[in-house]
Amino acid sequence: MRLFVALALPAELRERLRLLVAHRFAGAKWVPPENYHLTLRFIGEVDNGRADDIDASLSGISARGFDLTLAGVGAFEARGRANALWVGVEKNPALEHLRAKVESAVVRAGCEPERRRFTPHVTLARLDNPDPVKLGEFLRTHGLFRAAPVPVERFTLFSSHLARDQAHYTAEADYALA
Ligand code: 3AM
Repeated sequence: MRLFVALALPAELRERLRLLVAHRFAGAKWVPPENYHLTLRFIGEVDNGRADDIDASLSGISARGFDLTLAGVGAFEARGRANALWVGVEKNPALEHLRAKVESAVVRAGCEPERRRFTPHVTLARLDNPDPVKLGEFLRTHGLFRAAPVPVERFTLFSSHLARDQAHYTAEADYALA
């Protein structure tokens, strides 16, 4: 199975993000609101034995709950091309702390360490050659976006399946924060 660890977002916050992207532009594959999430760790393909080890390791995490505030928008670029549009996260040491604990837990379960630095975000769209003017407008218009803080009380191990051309995510296990 193909796994990742993420924060699921409450319905009100997903609705808020859906409204944020009400004016869509071409050259973007918009993530359906039910799929919005904040990835803590992409794991990838693992067999069932490894998945059980990851689950056991994540179950051992003890960390505090916290408030999460989504704010700002941006685009990731690779080789000079914007490839993802996202909403950012206000600086949050508790989130960083949880991310670090998740990272050690999955490494303890036998996964390769993540080499890239953590840039917390919620992906709104995958970009494929969008009109740079439209993208620039979107980023300028929503630069000051800030959602109401939401309490984070758990994190989730998701599996991901590709159904037609859209990812389908299933919550395999939830882990409570203190
Ligand atoms: O949270 P976002 O949407 O930014 O792009 C995938 C998604 O990121 C990413 O994992 C998240 C949950 O699917 N992802 C998919 N394949 C990946 C890979 N090979 C990957 N991240 C890193 N390496």
